[in-house]
Amino acid sequence: MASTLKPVLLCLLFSFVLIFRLSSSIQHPLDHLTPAEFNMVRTIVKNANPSTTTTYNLTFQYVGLDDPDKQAVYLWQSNPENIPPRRAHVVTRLNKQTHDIIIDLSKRSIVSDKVYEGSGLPILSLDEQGAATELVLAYAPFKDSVERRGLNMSDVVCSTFTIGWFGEKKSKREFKVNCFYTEGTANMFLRPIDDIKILVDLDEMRVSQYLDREITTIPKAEGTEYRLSHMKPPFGPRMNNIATVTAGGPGFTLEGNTVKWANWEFHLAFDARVGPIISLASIYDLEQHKYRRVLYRGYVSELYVPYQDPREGWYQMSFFDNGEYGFGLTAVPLEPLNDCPANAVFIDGYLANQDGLPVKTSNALCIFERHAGDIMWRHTESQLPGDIREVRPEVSLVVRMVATVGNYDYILDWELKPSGSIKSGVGLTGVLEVRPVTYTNADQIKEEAHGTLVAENTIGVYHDHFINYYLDLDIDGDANSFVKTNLVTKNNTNGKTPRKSYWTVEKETVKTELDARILLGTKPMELSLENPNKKTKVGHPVGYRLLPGFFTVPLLALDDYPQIRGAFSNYNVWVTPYNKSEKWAAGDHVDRSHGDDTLLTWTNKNRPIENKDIVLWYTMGIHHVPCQEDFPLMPTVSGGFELRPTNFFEYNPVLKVIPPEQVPWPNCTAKCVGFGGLLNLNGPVKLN
Ligand SMILES: *[C@@H]1O[C@H](CO)[C@@H](O)[C@H](O)[C@H]1NC(C)=O
Ligand SMILES: *[C@@H]1O[C@H](CO)[C@@H](O)[C@H](O)[C@H]1NC(C)=O
Ligand SMILES: *[C@@H]1O[C@H](CO)[C@@H](O)[C@H](O)[C@H]1NC(C)=O
Ligand SMILES: *[C@@H]1O[C@H](CO)[C@@H](O)[C@H](O)[C@H]1NC(C)=O
Ligand SMILES: *[C@@H]1O[C@H](CO)[C@@H](O)[C@H](O)[C@H]1NC(C)=O
Ligand SMILES: [Cu+2]
Repeated sequence: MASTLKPVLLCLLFSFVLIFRLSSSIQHPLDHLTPAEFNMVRTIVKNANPSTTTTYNLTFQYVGLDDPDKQAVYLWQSNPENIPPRRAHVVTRLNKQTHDIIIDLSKRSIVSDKVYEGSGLPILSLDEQGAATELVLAYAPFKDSVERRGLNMSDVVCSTFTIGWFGEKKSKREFKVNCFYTEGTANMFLRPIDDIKILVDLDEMRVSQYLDREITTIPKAEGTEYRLSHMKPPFGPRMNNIATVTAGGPGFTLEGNTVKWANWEFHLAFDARVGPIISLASIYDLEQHKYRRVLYRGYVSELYVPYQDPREGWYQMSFFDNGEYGFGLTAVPLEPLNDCPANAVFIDGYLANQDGLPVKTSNALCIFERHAGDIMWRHTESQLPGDIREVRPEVSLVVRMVATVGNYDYILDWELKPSGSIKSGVGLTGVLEVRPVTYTNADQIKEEAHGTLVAENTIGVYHDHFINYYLDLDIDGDANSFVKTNLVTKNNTNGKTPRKSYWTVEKETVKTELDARILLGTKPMELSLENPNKKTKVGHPVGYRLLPGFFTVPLLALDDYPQIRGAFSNYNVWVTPYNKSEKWAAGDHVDRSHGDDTLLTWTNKNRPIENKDIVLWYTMGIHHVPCQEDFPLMPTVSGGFELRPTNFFEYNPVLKVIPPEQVPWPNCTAKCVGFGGLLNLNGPVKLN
């Protein structure tokens, strides 16, 4: 009897634990999907599409949270019993068609399954990219080409390149596979076998075009290595390490995916397409004794990289790293102590593979307090007796992810400051995309080379990086207005002083979408989102200002094919009325899209945006003229922007910040280099 009871009990216990875990881990309506939910989605979609009804295999291209309605999330915030329906958005490929499927995870059912009829194609799965490169490596004509060049097949590595749209009516689901020669180096991207054109049809998984053009050069391996263990002297300089340990442990808490730190509270999620998502960021106001809403949702909505060599073999090179490759899909495990400091906490990310199964990316995100050695504010008053001096060191909280999309590495940071600022930055590093040439010296180049000779036989091709941020600010509520504060020069006409001129501000509340499209740098202006319904005691509408980092204008003809698709880079700033369906600046399905579903086409509707729930879209850009220092691997170049409270608080919100206590640290000798590691004997701190 006892022996039969036991397993039952165990089983009951087990299922109880399972249910408990499932419900306890789904605490927040904006949480990314759990592994159990990915599995559930897979089962539901597969059951609805038995293999007998398909001529092509069912593939999962994207699985993520279908955003709940904003009002439902706010309602839940005010009363957690109002749980919004939890839904998943699934994009599949089936019988050569793209499906957008919405699944109700609580009811375990399909809400809708629509065949997408638009021009674009879904995000590429890692599996199909892997399958395509394997296909090419086993393709007999390719092996012949490799042999004809006297190359060793075991040193050939291939990678996938999307091919865009150039006016054709309908685009097949195809991409290019470019191959590289790794003999003598780990820097494959600097050794392209540039003269073979290979297209792979992804629906049929076969080589659809193969063209072996005349044989050109492959740049040499010498000097391309970046692994320390494989480089030759001279080395240096040697860098010192620093122990970064927070006295008393991490200064923040993570409850589920909600982060609380200093005066901030926000939700953090990880998405296959956009990577980190910051939601419901609110800041505590000492005077009002409450948290005040700032950012409902913020993430990188798209990243567009057009290359500037219009010749055969290269003209198609324009990439949309989110919509085609996925920032989350290409996120790499962060390396403790190097990618993030010793005081960082790491969070794993989960994604669906092509078969719909959950796959873990360890350490996909890290969170850490940044003690950068900067000053938050200070003042010395030497006029007064008593040596008055007050200084507050800057401490901020950083959320980081790194995506390695092929040759490029993007370091994404969200930084929150106690002053109320939200800074977002992106660092670019990795390897250039290069075109082999016969030139060994810049003096030999008489034609248009479309790039810089960065090493012998190696042209680093000109290109841009345009990064669009989705910033759904809800300043103290969701009805906000977009305000331009123009700074204008005036003549002094008072006739009483010799001053000839001064500047003043002319405020303008923007009424509609078209007037909110702004190319920065043309006129001095401050841009802010204000809540016209909430005023400070002295009467200003509460607001947040956008402090742009470097900004870049598009240089391609606006009717050029890549630019039509990347039209979100036509302006630096856009404002739209909140629409749950407008999430990604280059559209829902971006691969080979015709640019008919972008921020440009939406805003052409010229919808009213005054005193409404609005979204700010900011496009940051970098024109990249490669230089020799970018070879063989680029030192990080960084850009970013800041959202800064402007008449949001009654006075300096960090005036009464309590500076860190002086701590008697252990006597640091050279051993302190590993101090962070010594403290965490079981490896890096890991939550989640
Ligand atoms: C479908 O999947 C099966 C089993 O994995 C595989 O053998 C077949 O080649 C696939 N078909 C296509 C069209 O990809
Ligand atoms: C090709 O590379 C493999 C593995 O490195 C090596 O064993 C082989 O000898 C090479 N063949 C030629 C022809 O260089
Ligand atoms: C300001 O003064 C300058 C001459 O100093 C004149 O050229 C200009 O027209 C004046 N502007 C206005 C708006 O009066
Ligand atoms: C919301 O966005 C979708 C996609 O762009 C669009 O079809 C729909 O008309 C938009 N709704 C409103 C009210 O603008
Ligand atoms: C701290 O370091 C100094 C210099 O290395 C050494 O003289 C001293 O004894 C150390 N103190 C302790 C408590 O280890
Ligand atoms: Cu670049």
